[in-house]
Amino acid sequence: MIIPSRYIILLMALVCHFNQVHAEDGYRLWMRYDPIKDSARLSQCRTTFTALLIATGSPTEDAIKSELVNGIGGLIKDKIPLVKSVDRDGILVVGTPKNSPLIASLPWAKELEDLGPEGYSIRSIKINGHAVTVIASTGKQGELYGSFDLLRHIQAGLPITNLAINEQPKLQVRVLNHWDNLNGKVPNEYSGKSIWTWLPAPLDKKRVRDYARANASIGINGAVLNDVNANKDYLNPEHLRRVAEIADILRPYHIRVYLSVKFASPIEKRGLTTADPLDPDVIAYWKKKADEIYAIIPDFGGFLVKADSEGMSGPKTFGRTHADGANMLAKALARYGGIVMWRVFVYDKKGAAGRDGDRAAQAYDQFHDFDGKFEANVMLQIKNGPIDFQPREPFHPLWGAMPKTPLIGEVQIAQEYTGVGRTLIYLGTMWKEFLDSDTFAQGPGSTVAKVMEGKLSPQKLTGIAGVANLSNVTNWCEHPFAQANWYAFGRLAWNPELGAEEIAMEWVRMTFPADPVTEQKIVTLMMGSREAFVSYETPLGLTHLMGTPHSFPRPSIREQYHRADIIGLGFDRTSTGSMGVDCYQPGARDLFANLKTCPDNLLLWFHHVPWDYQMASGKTMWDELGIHYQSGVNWVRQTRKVWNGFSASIDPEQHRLVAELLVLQEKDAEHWRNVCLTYFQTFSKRPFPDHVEVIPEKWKK
Ligand code: GCW
Repeated sequence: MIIPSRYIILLMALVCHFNQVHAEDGYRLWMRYDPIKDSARLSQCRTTFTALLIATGSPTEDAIKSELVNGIGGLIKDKIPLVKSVDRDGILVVGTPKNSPLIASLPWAKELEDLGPEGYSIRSIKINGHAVTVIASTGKQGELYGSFDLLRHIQAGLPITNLAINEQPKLQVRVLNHWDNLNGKVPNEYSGKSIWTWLPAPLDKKRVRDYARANASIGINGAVLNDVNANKDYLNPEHLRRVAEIADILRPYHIRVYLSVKFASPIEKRGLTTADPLDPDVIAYWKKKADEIYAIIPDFGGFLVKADSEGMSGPKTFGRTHADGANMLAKALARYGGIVMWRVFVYDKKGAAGRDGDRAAQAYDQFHDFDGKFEANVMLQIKNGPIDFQPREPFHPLWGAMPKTPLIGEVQIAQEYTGVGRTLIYLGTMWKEFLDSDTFAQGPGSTVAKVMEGKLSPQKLTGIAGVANLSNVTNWCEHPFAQANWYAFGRLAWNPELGAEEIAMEWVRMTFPADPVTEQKIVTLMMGSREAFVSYETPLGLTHLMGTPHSFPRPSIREQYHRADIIGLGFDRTSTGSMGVDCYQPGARDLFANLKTCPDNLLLWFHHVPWDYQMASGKTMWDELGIHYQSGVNWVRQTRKVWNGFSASIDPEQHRLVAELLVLQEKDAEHWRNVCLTYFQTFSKRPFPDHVEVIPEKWKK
């Protein structure tokens, strides 16, 4: 019998329909737990994990149990029974010496002690003659992190036998900073709303729990719930109750909540005439507020403060110092074990006298003399770079300059300046560049990571904060690849010494599982993405060329940053200019100050360079500038082609979405190239080099 072709097509469509796992919508992030495709690996997992032995009863242990049962069960496509004793091979034993007699009987007590309650050990050993895997810690936190680590090993194709893993975090405070607002808005062009759904709407408990799972899976242990441009109303009793409700959901996942507070709250809320940190009524106001908060959230983390910055008042408004302000709040919280994260992000139009309005030197000028002047529970929160989360900045000069003060890093996971939800950019490489930067604080090799970890001068508190990039849209982060930045932030917060590439590979294998060749190609693309972005936005050390919104170019209103004139381009921060370079330790200062040793990618940050200056490549600065802009555009074009080649290898829905976003990214890249080069040409008056395809665009003054 001959079947007409239209029936064949219909039949194929039906078969595809029923065979297809429903399209991936991105909600599950890197915790998909879909069945392992490779049959050898699947059967290895099935024999390695046959049952689970875990103490239950506490909320954290219940959470661990359900994660392991769902996770391993999903991956091996089988049920994982719970058992009470080691009676077969393949049992996964999870616990602490306190809640598991089995773990207490193992000879690792000292090692576990040394790893601390967040640390853990995962080992493949024999118990009663049976081959088992043990996840042990002295704390429930460690049990939790160890369990997620094991799930990562299974998902990312890492070894699962002969394990002898000892892990502990290198930084203590690992927090997301949500810049969310009471009206639900998440700033910086995000289309979704805050996942905290402030009153009167009910909390989306499932989403908040999934948020907690995601964070716990990468070791994040804190969340500042609201925008640093803080609204005083967060401190109202009804909102504090909502904060407590959120804290209750996050607690089993070992995540503490923090709030950004408005320094002027005593005036606005209490009708006091001042917020002077030395005023007794102001001191009493904050103490009482702390009492009120800790009464309902006993493990509240503390306050994040933006003071004397961008219109927010602070101690200086009342004639006091940053130390006076931070210490007053710190004393109110110390009684409960809370901390203050005090931001150093301060600047004004003029800056210090003689600094030529150099914004990059202002935080240093205002803070470095206060080293050692803060209470023990104050951390100074310092952005990676001295201006403002730009696509490339040198490291902030306060890194390495305040050895007697606990410092907490701040990076922006949200893509405010890195192409918002339209751009494929992996920020792992950017943060590694920052963490690996040499401050020379104690000679060569004094990296930012070492300063942050308290390795150069020991600190009681260490940490890093990431401005969160998530909202209540289905896939959390809009761009599928933006999830990688949330993931990478957590992994680097746990261990700043991990490599950007290994993190990217873990994430790809968990998120876009494909064949090894495709996975490697995706990683390669991620690894090049940030440099390409810098090339088409702010190459050679240019910075802050955007308008509003921040993802579009407007160099014509940014003369104070690029300093273009008929002679050349770039901000002179050397002895002939603002001397901003002197904020760095001698080793770094000398490197940056010398035109010959300053890295090309920071040249125009530190120097005003003539258009015809000959670069190491032999080309003029003007030509290099054009070539960079064009190469950024070319990268996006090439990436579109490469991505289109993956259509058969990864989930169709995710593939389509990324492909569509890359079309927009190409337009953005062309727009930046066109606007910036057309604008700079009015100063350089030189032709564009060959192969640079500028289509002149008008700019607004
Ligand atoms: O980059 C700027 C942002 C502001 C932000 C500020 C800061 C929350 O445009 O939106 O304010 O930085 O970090 O305080």
